[in-house]
Amino acid sequence: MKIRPNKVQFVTADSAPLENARFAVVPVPWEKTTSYGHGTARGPAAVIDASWQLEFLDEETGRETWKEGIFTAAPADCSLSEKKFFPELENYVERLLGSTRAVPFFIGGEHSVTQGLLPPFQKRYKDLSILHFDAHADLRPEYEGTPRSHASALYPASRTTPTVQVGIRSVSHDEKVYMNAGKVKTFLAHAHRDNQALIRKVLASLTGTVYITIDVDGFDPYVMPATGTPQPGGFGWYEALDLFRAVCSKKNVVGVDIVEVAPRKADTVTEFNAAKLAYRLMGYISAGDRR
Ligand SMILES: [Mn+2]
Repeated sequence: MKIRPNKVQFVTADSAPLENARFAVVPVPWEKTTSYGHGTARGPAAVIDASWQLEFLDEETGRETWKEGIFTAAPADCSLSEKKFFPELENYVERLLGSTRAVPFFIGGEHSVTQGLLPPFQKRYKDLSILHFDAHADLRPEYEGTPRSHASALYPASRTTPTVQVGIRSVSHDEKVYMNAGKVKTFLAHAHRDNQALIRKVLASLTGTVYITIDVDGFDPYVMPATGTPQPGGFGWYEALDLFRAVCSKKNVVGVDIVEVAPRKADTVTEFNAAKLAYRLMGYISAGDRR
């Protein structure tokens, strides 16, 4: 997989060269194991298209973050077999991290892609922890015959890297043993309804360097309706932003993925909100920049 510019840029027509970019948007339209609703392969292109409807000025942070330079990469090659795809994706991310100081924003695709995205970050940052925002625990060692399932997204990384789960409200009997055990800290949604208290606990559980993986089903379905396996009772928009703002201001956020957008004909709410979320997080990261 080569790192090449995409035909369509995220937010702006002015593509920054990768070397000078502050952020790198990388589409990863991988979809092999979705088990209920389908369509995550069309997620990244829909999010990038929707980003053109955003104002350049982010009204909350007051920043025009695009001016700091956004590079948008051509989609990762998702025509490969599962066996080839994950090592190739890891290799791609390793080269990306080696060639730019830009913070990558990977856009999925199904959540299994996170398995290919994380290892280079784990190698590079010794004090890394993971903020896992999701309705599902995603801790199954394997699901429906493959360890590369969306339902296993966080299992491998969470064996060795502190993993803090929020929004969780769907757990299988099998994965329950991995929650709040070893490196995993799980905040079940129903038990952590006081958002300010939750944010304090999450900040205390994360290390100084953080990778954020966002399954859009961590939000309540009214915020992100078009996703494969929705669950009631998730984060509201402002509750989630309060959490992400706190993490981006107190921690060094080195990478983000936003996965499981599955566009549907009925509306464009989810892809637009995911684009707005990505641009807002860029604003938070650059506002909190201490480098
Ligand atoms: Mn999920």
